Amino acid sequence: MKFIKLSIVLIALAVFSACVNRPDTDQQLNPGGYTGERNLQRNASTNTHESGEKEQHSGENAHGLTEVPRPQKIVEMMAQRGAQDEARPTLRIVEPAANSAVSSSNVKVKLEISGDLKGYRPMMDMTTGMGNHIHIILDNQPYEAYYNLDREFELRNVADGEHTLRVFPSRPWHESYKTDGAFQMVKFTVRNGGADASRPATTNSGQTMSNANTTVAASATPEGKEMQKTTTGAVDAAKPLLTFSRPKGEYKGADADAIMIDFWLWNAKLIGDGGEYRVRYSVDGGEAKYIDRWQPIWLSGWTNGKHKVKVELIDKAGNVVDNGGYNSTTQEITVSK
Ligand SMILES: [Cu+2]
Repeated sequence: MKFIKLSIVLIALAVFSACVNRPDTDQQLNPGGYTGERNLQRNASTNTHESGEKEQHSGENAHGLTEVPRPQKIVEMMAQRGAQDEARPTLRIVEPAANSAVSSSNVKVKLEISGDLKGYRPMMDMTTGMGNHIHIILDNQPYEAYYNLDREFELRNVADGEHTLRVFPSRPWHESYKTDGAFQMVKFTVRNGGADASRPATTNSGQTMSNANTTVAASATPEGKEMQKTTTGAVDAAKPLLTFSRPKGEYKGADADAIMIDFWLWNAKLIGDGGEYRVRYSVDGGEAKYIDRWQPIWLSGWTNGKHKVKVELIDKAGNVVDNGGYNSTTQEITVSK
């Protein structure tokens, strides 16, 4: 009798832990957007891995990554969202004003959204921890998510000097909207702001925005960013600019099965879309692959641990397009399956 009771307790425990073992916040979801038919449409020149079964299944290195269709989970989410997925949101950066000077290390960010929204509204669903949101990027750091535009969003401890702020709307699975007016960028300058040079810039909710200064430290933000050294400055809005958006942070469990690469292109059309540019990516310094149409891709075959994902904008001659160093960006992610 005692044994039966114990068994029941153990089974109940097992069931319970299986239920709670799910991603806690949105950022771990890496589903991805756009239309269903694109699922089957791979980028012609983004080779899927061809070296055969053995390597693909061994999972021994990051070079065994394979491009896969949009995960089913995302396809379903898209269907549930209805017309929202076809929205054409337009953002406006109200603050900081373009080319303004700020005499404080605290920089308020105020955004307005308009356009053909089709029900699109940034807002976190408290039950799922997910929702539409804006990606906000200070200089060339990993983005921070801004969910509720009615709430204050402030950058804190921003170092003196010129900075670039980039914003664009995103779906709950972090895929950006790529329509006209969605992407906005301003430059601003902090003068005598008195930032603590030994500490990173953060948001008003304490999330690390950049490592403004010296050491590279892993931050404990909800989206689990790894900071790289801040480079600020000479971005020219008149030149082609690639903005790295995804992947970012930590991918756990099933969310690490297929990880999305997503980016924003400004003044640059890819060859598959009738332009002259290509996007090149590599993982952990491995073989470079190309994306020739502006849409996200999903890669599967990730191994546990940290991975460096590099995404670059490439011109006809095969060189990285110069724009303040921002067109070649490497960010680190952590995979734990
Ligand atoms: Cu996001």
